[in-house]
Amino acid sequence: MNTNGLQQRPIKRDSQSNGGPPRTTRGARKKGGSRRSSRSNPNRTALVATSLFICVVIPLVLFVNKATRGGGGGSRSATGPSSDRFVEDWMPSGSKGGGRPAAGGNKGTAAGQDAEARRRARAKRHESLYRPKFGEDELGFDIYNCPNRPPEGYPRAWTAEEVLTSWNPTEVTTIEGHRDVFQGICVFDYQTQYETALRYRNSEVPFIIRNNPTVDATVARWDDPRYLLEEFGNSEMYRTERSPTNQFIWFKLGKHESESTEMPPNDEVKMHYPEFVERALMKDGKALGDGDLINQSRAMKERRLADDRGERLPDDDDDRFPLDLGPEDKKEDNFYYFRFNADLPHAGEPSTGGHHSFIYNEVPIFDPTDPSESEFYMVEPKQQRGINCRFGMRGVTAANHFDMSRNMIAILGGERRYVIGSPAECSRMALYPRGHISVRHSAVKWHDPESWEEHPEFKEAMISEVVMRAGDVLYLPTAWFHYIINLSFNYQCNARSGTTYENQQHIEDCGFDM
Ligand SMILES: *[C@@H]1O[C@H](CO)[C@@H](O)[C@H](O)[C@H]1NC(C)=O
Ligand SMILES: CC(=O)N[C@H]1CO[C@H](CO)[C@@H](O)[C@@H]1O
Repeated sequence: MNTNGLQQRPIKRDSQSNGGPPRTTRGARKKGGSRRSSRSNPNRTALVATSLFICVVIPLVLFVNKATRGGGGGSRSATGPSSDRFVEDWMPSGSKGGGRPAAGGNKGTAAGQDAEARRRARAKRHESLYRPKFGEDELGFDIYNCPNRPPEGYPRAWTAEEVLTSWNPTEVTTIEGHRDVFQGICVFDYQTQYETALRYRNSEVPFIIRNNPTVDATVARWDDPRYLLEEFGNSEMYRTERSPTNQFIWFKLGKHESESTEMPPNDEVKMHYPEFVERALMKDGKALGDGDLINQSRAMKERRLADDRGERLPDDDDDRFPLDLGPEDKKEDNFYYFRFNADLPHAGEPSTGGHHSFIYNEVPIFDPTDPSESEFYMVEPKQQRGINCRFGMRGVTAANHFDMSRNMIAILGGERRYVIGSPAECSRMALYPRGHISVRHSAVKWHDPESWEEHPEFKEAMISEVVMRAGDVLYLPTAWFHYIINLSFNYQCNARSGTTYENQQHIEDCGFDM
C-alpha cells in the first residue's frame, strides 16, 4: 500500500496549497572526482532547433563532418589526457572557442538562452503536431488544469481498436496537419502544480509532469550529442538489444524452454556508444533519404572497422542467442535499443571505471541520495533499483507489458508515444502466461489488426495514450500496462521506487503472481 502521504514530504518552502517545489538547479555537479569541468561558452552559436532532428542529428552531422576532416577523432580512451582534444575535434563548425552547452537553468547566459529557445521550439512543435483529441467537455476535466484530486473514472480510456486504428503504431512519420491523441491523463507543471501532482502520485494514478528546471537542464546538456559521446566514451561496451524488425519484446530464457516457444525477434549484443550513434544516424539517413547523413554514418563506420570495435555477443552466454543477423552490411537493417543501467552501490566501483556515477550527476531527479531533487520522483527511495536508460532508434517499438513496481519515466531527448492501460484491463491484454519466455507481455501485435482476431477481447481493452517530449516525466504506477513507440531517435531514463498492491486482485485474476 502507499505509505507515502503528503505529510511525509519534508517541508522546505512556503505552504501555498499549490505552490512550486523548492528551486534547486543542481545538474551534473561534480562528485567523486568527476573529470568534468563545467566550462560554459557564452559565444556558442545558437542551435535553434525545432525537433530532435535539428537538436541532435544536425549537430551530429556537423561534428561528424568536423571529425572526418580532422581525422582520428574516434579513438580516445575514456579517461585519458586526449579527452579534451576529443571534444575539440568533434566541435560543430559553427562553435568557436570550445566549451559545452550550459545547463538550461542559467537563463542569463547566451547558452542558457539558446537552451530556453530550443525548449520553446520543441514545445511549439509538439503542440502543433500532437493534439489531445478530447477537450474538457468530453473528458470532464482539463488535462492541463486538472482537479485537485483524480476525478472518478480517471484516467479516461478508449478501446484498443479505436485508439490503434486511429493511429497505427507503425505510423511514426510527421503528417500534414496533426495527430489526434487519445489522451486521458493529466499534465502537471512542476513549478506551479506540484501539490496537485503529488496528490495524483499518492493516489497511484498515471500522469505527466514537466517544466522541472533540473530535468530541462539535463535535456539542454544532452541536446549536444558530443556531450554523451564524451560521457559514454568509446572504450566501454554496453548491452544493446538488437532485432531485424522494429518490434522488440522482452524475454528471459529459462532452463526448460519448450521447443514450441517462438523465439522473440530480438537478442542482445554489446556495443560501444559511438556505434549505436552511427547506426541511429544511418536509420535517420535512410528514413529521410538524406545522403549526407548516410555518408557521415559510413565515415563513423570506417573508423570503427579500422579500430575493430564492432558489436559483440555477450561473452558469457553466446550460445543462448541463436540469431545470426549476418555480415556488417546486413547489420545496417537491424534495429538497436541502447541500454545503460547504473545502480548506486556499484556506480563508483573501479570495475565500471567509476564511470556509472555520471548518470546520477546527469539525472539527479533519480538520485535517492539527493532528496531535494528526487523526492517527487523516488516515491520510496529505499526501494530504488538504479537508473535505467534506454536510447531508442527510429522505428523501435517495445511490446505492451506490465512491471511489478512503480516507475518514473523521463524523456530527455526526442519523442516517444506511450500507450498505457490500467491493470484492470489485464484479462483483455492477451498476455503470454507464466512460464513463457515473454511472460507479462502481449501476444498480439499491436500494429497488426489481423493478429487482434486471435484474441478478440484485446480490441475491447481500454487504453489511453500520450506523446512525450524531451523534459516530460511519466508516472506509471505498479502493474500499469505500457506500449512504447519511437517517434524519433530518443533518450529515456527511468527509475523504479517500490511496489503497491491495490491492483493485486486484477493481476492475480488474470493468472500472475504479485
Ligand atoms: C555520399 O558519398 C558518395 C560517394 O562518396 C558521393 O558520391 C555522394 O555525393 C555523397 N553524398 C552526399 C550527399 O554527400
Ligand atoms: C520517423 C520514422 O518514421 N521512423 C521509423 C519508425 O519505425 C517505422 C517502423 O515501425 C519506420 O517505418 C519509420 O521509418
